[in-house]
Amino acid sequence: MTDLQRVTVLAGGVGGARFTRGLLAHLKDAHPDGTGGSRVSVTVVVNTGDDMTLDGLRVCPDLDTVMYTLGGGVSEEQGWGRADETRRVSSEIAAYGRGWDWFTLGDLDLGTHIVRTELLREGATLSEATEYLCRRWRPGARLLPMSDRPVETHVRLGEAADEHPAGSLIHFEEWWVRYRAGVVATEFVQVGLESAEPAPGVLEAIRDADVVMVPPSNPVVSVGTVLNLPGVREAVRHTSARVVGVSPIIGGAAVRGMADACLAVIGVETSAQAVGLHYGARANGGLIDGWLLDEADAEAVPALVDAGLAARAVPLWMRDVPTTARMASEALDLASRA
Ligand code: FO1
Repeated sequence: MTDLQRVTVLAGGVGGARFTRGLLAHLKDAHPDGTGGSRVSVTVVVNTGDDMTLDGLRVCPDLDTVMYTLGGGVSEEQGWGRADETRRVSSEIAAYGRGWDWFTLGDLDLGTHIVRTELLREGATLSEATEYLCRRWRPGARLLPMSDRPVETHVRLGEAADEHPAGSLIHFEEWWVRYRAGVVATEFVQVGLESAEPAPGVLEAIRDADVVMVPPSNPVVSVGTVLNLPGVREAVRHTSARVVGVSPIIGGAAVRGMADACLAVIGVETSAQAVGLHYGARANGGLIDGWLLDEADAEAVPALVDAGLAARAVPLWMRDVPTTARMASEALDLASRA
């Protein structure tokens, strides 16, 4: 696609951040602007459903994961949080019996939460606070929170867990981190969704893009959360952009995290084919035009094509940036043919 100018990515945390890093690397190479950058502008619409207020601070896990990953400060082995992190302050907070002892806010990471919280208290929107933080990290893409209003994902427990009775709602991060998604969940509830709206620029970023990408983020609690915001699903369905997705499932297993546990909650099988069909072909009222899956799942291509999707099987393991850049290139090529 030679006349590519604008790409919009609907992302969650680690998978979306790593994919976008590869996309930016590919665009610099394929569409250079002559000064070491790319002439293609990239907007990342980021899930804020994992956000929480903890120790009096507003914590935005997915926005920070994308910002640190694209800005070069992320802990590579964790995929989230800062490199060279220490935990002196969180140990002190725990010594006072405060905080979540199963959720560590590192010392460097706390710097981000303190500045963000101060900006919000001064009246900045989350979009403005994010833009301010990105002046330091220079991610090479525009980061937009999906909404400037809090829309936290909470999990309805299907069984009791510690102090939580069956049927109660707990924050997604408690289910995800404290319980490793190992406690039966019956539904995800987006608290505040009914009074939320997409952040400024989100709908335009989807409508005005040449390509909209759905990276290998969690299709339920990350991408799904973004899509559930009023107007977003419609914007994706009707954009003149080509819409391509990348499977977060390879060979029947979630590449990262516990996406299979989330898919089970909404009754979707953990397979590249099932997730592709879950998003659905725009030709048949769905959300995507193309679906990239791993070579291990190549046998699913005919069924996906029959469902109206342009499907292609390529290596999807994001081993390193060059490998991910090739994946992004394949996704863009699929978009140009979808
Ligand atoms: N994940 C963990 O497994 N354990 C943690 O203690 C933890 C702390 C944490 C702090 C800040 C932050 O931005 C992310 C953090 N995460 C932690 C990762 C987090 O669960 C994920 O980034 C997403 O929210 C889920 O994909």
